[in-house]
Amino acid sequence: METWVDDAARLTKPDRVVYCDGSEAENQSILQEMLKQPDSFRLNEKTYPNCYLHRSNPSDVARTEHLTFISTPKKEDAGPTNNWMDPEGAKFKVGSILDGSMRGRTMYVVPYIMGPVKSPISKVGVEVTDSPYVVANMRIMARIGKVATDRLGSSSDFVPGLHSLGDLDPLRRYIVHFPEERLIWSVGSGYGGNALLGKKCFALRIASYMARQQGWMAEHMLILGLESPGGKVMYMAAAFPSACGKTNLAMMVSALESQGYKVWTLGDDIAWMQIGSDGYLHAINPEAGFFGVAPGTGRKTNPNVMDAINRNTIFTNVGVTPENEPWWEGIGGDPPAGLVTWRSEKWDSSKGAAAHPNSRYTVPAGQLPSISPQWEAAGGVPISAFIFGGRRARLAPLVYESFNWQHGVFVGATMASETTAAATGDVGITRRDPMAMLPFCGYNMADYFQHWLEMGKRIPHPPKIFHVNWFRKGADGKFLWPGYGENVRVLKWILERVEGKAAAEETPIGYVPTKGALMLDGLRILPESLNELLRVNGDDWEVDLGDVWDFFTKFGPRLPPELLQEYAALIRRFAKSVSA
Ligand code: OXD
Ligand code: MN
Repeated sequence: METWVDDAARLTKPDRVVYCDGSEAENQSILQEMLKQPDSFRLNEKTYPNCYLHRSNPSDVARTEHLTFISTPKKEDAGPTNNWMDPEGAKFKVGSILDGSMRGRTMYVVPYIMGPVKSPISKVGVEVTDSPYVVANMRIMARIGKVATDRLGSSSDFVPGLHSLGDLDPLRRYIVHFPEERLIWSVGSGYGGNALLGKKCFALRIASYMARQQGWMAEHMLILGLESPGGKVMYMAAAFPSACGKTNLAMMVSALESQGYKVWTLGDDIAWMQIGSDGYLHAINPEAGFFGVAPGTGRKTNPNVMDAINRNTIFTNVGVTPENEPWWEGIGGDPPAGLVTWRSEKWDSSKGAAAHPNSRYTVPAGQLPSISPQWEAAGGVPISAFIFGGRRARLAPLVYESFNWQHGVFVGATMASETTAAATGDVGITRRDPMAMLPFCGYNMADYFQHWLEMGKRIPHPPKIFHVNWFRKGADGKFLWPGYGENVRVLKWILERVEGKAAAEETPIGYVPTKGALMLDGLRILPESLNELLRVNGDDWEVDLGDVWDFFTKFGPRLPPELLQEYAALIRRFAKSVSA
């Protein structure tokens, strides 16, 4: 580690190098460093103890997928869904930006563990950064300092990540992954996913590459436990593209709590999974905190997180009230008088939103009221169901179950979401996002599909694979399903399917609940709405399959033949259902 750090310092030329031990005293001094910058403030110490507000550069507020690269010697190994740079060219180009980029600054060395300290599934990373804000966030999102150096010892088995703010000019911003060297270089951004290198860069892009080599899985999945009336808990992992309510689902307050169905949170973004000696796939959450989107988060949508983010939390790009409390759209209530925007201006209605749409909270996971007692279990938790989902206004029914693993991989590989205005400005454009890994797969996605297919053959008790869609709309353009805490009704059906109990009807796309199979008591839902929620419309699927075909052909002969077989089988089942 020291050899690599010395090399990084020789390149970036900081004034000082500080090795982080992860102690509270050190944290306080790093927060003081952060507060020396004009972009960081302490929030109300009475109502928000130990909470901070950070404002990032207005040109640096989100992950930048077009500046994110997979750097492999052969372009085909990055695949058609990744931006590619050849490693030598990348080292030269990005190296010249990193050269001297830390002059006048401190380089912090942050050794960290992704995953519970004692878990054999966990892995060590080392991030060097010139941003105290990044260190303070890494301290929440990972286990940093002495625990990591102790685990590492003198071994070189760690993922190095070099991060520098550079000059924050988007023209000199690159996030480059060298999967074969297990190395990350990021320059020109201080924003979460680009700068907290343990998260998307290591735990998904580099880890997905390692997982394929080593026979495990690194997935963009939340992990939750569904407790049923006897007290038994079944664990599920779910993948959704960004902006589909993944965090809210992971932290849901169940509408069926009084009937004994409770949801426990284990993770809201990433799952690392290995086959356990019991033959089940076991998952850990590699992260130690939640880096969640603030706008839209309130008592109604996510009461659990609201009870967690009033202490020891770092807020980024939210608004601030005259009481020096954080504020965002959807927190509840009207904008208070004297509100200040994320850009530090006095808010009025002409200014648009007070909080940036991608503003965030960084909160320790242990503070969440719904955190599972098992969330740091060294062996992980056994996963019984995988859930895929997206935002589909017309196509997909509320829930369906795939016929088997191979079909489930096809369901995941053909996942898609329709864009919302907030994300791109284009409403209703279908973006294919296989397993929600489109921006996060560190190698050729065709090989990733192959890896999924092979894992299915190796797992003695594989999870059953489901697909959900909370976003189906009626002819009036309104959502048919109430969502949020009511989603537990769908999770309950999934649990009962895994146990071989709940009723379902076979359709060409998979098993869909029969009308009586979903527990709907206490919910006002019209019979027509329920029909519409569960309907499988062959014409709509035909259109979608055209789009799937275009997507699949991008991969050429590298696409596993099993997926083409599934494609053909689906068409055959539709043809048969029409003639019947
Ligand atoms: C995230 C994302 O921030 O998926 O987790 O974009
Ligand atoms: Mn995510």
